[in-house]
Amino acid sequence: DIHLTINDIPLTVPEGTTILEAARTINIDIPTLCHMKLHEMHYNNNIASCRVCVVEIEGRRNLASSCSTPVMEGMVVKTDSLRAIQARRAMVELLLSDHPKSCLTCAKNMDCDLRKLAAELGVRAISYEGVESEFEIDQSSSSIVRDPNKCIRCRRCETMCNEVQTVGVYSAMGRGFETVIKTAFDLPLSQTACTFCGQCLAVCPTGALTEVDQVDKVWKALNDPNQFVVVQTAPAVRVALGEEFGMEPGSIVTGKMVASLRRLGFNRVFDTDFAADLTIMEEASELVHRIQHGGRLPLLTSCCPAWVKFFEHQFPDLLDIPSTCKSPHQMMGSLIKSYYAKTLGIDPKSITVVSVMPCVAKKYEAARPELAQSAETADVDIVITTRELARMVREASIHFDHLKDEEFDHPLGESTGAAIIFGTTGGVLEAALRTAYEMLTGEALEKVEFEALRGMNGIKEAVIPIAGKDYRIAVIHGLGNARTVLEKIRAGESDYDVIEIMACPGGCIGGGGQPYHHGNMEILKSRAAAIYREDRAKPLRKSHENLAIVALYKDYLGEPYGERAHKLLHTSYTA
Ligand code: HC0
Ligand code: SF4
Repeated sequence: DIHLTINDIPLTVPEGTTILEAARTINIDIPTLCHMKLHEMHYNNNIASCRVCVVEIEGRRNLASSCSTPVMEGMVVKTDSLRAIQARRAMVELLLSDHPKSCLTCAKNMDCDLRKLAAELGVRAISYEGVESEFEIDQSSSSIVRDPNKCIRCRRCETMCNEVQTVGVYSAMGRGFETVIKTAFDLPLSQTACTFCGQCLAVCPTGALTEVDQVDKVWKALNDPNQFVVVQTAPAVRVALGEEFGMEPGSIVTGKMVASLRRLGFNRVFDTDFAADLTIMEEASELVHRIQHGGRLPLLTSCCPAWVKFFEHQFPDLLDIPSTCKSPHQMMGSLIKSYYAKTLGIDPKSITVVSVMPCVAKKYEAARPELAQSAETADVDIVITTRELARMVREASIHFDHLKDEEFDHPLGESTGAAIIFGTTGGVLEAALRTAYEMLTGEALEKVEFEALRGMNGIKEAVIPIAGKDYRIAVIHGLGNARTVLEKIRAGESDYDVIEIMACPGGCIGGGGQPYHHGNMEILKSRAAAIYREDRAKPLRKSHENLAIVALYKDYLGEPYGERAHKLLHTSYTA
């Protein structure tokens, strides 16, 4: 152990701790714009490029970056000396000297770490004047906008994309203050291998990376008297949306969310959870079909669009192993434009389906031509993120925290506990097992919790005996972890039967469209805990017990994995 003092407070920390980490143990949060370290996910952006975390160390002439300097025995550190504060201010001024001054209108203004830090440090003028760089804004994709003019070269996006996701879209060119973060050959994002997972924008401290804003498109539909506007909400939205209104991470706001959507004017408020139950019926049937007919294993889940794009790009030789199930919100869109349109007697072209998702890749997914209900109308017309919904609520001046709880509309609002857990890593497989077990054994499953599939480890494995056979299961989150396992499958070295893969660390609760978590793992854990609380509170916890699903098959779809189900609920992949 190492003994030192920080601002005259003595403390003892393990060897190898940095000054930044040591200070946090005594509630001193030294600011930083680039540092980012999540132990559980094994990622670490530690390049000390922003230099706003500088501190004074007794006996040293130069200020030191606290994020990259390990503590030493007897060290005397001052984090709040005038010199340290002035140096921080100077660094922020320098960054601002080459930054657009459009804070009033910037999409990130409420969440920008640079703007916040300038305010906290009392920066009142920018003493440096220079030529501002001018780069083109990349609006080529349906998910992400890249404005390199607002980039402060912290390299967090690069770490996320290259090390955690192993997609390798970004690289830094040039040196020092001249550095620019670019895509290879400066190509627009839509022409790279980008999966639109949004993890780069989830950690970007400024407005350099943001989602494609669809809010006005939703307002337009809501104000069009000829459109019947139906909204659906993803499992993970309800455990994070409250954070946008100052509530504690892990608050469950399902009822308030539904109430706010009605206030905004949606004609029906449906639940993607209904479609998650439906996905389980289809996916468990597909798994059982493959098991009983000698089909190819492992079966890979296919509900995460960033993961789908990743395997299409990187593993085009394995396109026959992912499940053919559309993702739940696409299944829902497809049903609304067919079954529900018929029920209402409305032309599907007069229905607008809006999905509220924790994800930016869902924007790209909804635009995929394979996922159109017909040539004239898509399954899902507009996708907005959790953050965009929060903005609409603010634009409409709704007091979110004062709303009374309301219920989803019937019948596409009914769901079980198996559906809600889709929102966190491990949940899709746990839900599938609850149903596949009963399909394969014909017996009731007593203990519905599969603890081995829970938690934040990047690759979780379990062997689960069902009807006298051992099934090898894996749950993976983060695309780098997915690559490791996919390479084993390609080499014929894997004996898994079924694998769940989600692109984002934590699963959908950590999606690129969620309220910014600023690298705080505890926030993701609180959201996951809320998901499991919601599951426990549901009277029904197995998808096949959802009575609205049973009725839907009986009245409209026919058999699970049958002909009509195939037409409406399954898709195909392209290399
Ligand atoms: Fe998810 Fe989904 S669970 S991908 O993680 O499968 O985005 O929340 O909506 O579609 O249901 C995201 C979350 C969804 C879908 C569902 C799946
Ligand atoms: Fe990389 Fe994901 Fe960002 Fe695309 S969205 S650049 S894959 S981190």
